[in-house]
Amino acid sequence: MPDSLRALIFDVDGTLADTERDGHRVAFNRAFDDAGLAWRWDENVYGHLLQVAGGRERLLHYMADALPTWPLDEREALAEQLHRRKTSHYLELVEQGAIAWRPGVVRLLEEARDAGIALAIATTTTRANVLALFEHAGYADLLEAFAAIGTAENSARKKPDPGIYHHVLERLGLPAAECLAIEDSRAGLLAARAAGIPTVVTFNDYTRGEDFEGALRVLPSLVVTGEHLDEASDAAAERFVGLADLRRWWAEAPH
Ligand code: XBP
Ligand code: MG
Repeated sequence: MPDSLRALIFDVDGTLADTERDGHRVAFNRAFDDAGLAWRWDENVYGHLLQVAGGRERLLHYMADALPTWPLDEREALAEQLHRRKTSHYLELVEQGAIAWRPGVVRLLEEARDAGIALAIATTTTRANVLALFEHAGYADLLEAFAAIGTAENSARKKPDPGIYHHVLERLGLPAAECLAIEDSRAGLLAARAAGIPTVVTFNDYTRGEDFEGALRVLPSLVVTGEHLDEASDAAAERFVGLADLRRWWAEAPH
């Protein structure tokens, strides 16, 4: 068993921040509007579409039903164009402050950074989206502390494929067993686990109820009541999940 936890690898969408319902979903709809398309993804439809990771891939999946007679290359060209518009709408939404960071995330990032634990990102979203998320929340300096930032541009295959985690492990120069991933979805959990990384899940409204078999812990967020922690504390009292909790859970992982 490795002697210590060396790196935390964070997913972005749904883990660092609630980006999907009020961010990506709204941006897709604005791109459809711009293109004169009557497509609208409501919260419920979008919840189903989230099974497909990656915005371009999600569009292509939807277009297979919406435009069944179109040749694939034409669908791909439209998906590309819509996705570019969608990214620019998303960046605008981030700038306007439409996206909320999840509780306890920044506190944990700062604690880990100050403790000398390497920080990394493994996401299927576009790089510009990640930079904007940190910058517009005033966390640009925190992002500079990250040793590796793996985004859509770094892996052709999206989660649950482990490609992006392999990329990040290589950049970190660490074995999977010395890292811990934090994810919000089954696809993310499968990707991290397929790369051999012990994983904690913080689910959200879109991923609640997914099968998280294989996770070290499954939590509603990084601010939890005593019942989610291994201590005989007041079960109703809330507290932040900190590095000591992660280290303890990580040590329990079969190495
Ligand atoms: C979540 C995704 C992304 C976003 C949209 O990725 O699947 O596709 O929904 O972003 P993760 P793009 O949870 O791994 O961060 O349109 O830029 O793909
Ligand atoms: Mg996610």
